[in-house]
Amino acid sequence: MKIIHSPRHLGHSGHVELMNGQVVPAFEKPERVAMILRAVGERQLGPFMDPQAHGLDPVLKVHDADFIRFLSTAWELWTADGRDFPALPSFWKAPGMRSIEPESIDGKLGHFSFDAGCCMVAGTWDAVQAGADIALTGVDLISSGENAAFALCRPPGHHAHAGTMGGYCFVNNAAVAAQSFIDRGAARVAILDVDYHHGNGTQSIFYARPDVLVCNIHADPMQEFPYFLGYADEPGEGPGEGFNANFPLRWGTDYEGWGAALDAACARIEAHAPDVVLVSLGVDTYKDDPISQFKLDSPDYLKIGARIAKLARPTLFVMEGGYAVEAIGTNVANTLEGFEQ
Ligand code: Q9C
Ligand code: ZN
Repeated sequence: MKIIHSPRHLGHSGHVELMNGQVVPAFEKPERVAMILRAVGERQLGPFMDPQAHGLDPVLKVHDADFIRFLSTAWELWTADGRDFPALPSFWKAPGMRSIEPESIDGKLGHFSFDAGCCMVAGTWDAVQAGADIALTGVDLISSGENAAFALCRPPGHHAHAGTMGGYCFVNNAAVAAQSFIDRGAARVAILDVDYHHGNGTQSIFYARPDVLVCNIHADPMQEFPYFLGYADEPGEGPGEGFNANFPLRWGTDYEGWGAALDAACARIEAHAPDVVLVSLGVDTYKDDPISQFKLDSPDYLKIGARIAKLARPTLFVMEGGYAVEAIGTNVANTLEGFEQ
């Protein structure tokens, strides 16, 4: 399958995050893409291709205009204040406070985020734009008849809401791609999110819609980030009721439990009869992931790919999380190889 990537992700580097209350180098780092490119290249799963520029209109179909304007100007505002180090949000509104976009960049950073997981540097916005273009180029390929494609987006996207960044995610690449499929005439899309963390942003964006089914397999939010969404009793609302399905699993889950959830999610997707399947591909379910608590092993990703192939629909893989850099390439390549066999 064609693999879309861009070196522009490299601009999003040298940033930090909070881990156990301490400022540490970000786990979501450029080496992730290098390792994936190496593994898929060695196994000749390509060919590789560059993204095509699609502009911001398709991004604005799922994201608020004031949020995108904030993302595009945040670094300029931060450095205009005389700061030459990464920008990290650390102020948020409590229920009962007002939802106002302050003039202050510190206030804006809090207004447009839900955690300190989205640190911004000089090249962040360019990397984020390239990521959206990568996902949209994947939509181009599937729309022109390819059976599958891999959009190697970085940074990831599935935690980003319409107007809020968080969890390493700025623009929701999978949601932008799903909306683009609908705008190009797809009647029904299914998003299968297999990242270790619940895709709160994707769920939120499509929660009231019956055309985009969202299925999430993830760590129980009682135990794990994002904590405040992703429970089993979130079926969708209004016309979208019945078109969101969550499969929360406890810490320590191995492929036996995880694969059963995948079968259940796939059954739900088959009932939806989607024109296209979009896979939010996180491999932070891996046993040695540094921030995660599932127990999947590398050969398990071959089975995941094979099960997704059994859906027998055009499939766009969009990269999300996975932080064990020594294994991320093998695990992504195994997923794609399992799909193609
Ligand atoms: N500082 C994705 O996998 N924080 N995002 C964990 C460590 C949030 C993960 C605590 C993890 C977000 C796309
Ligand atoms: Zn994740």
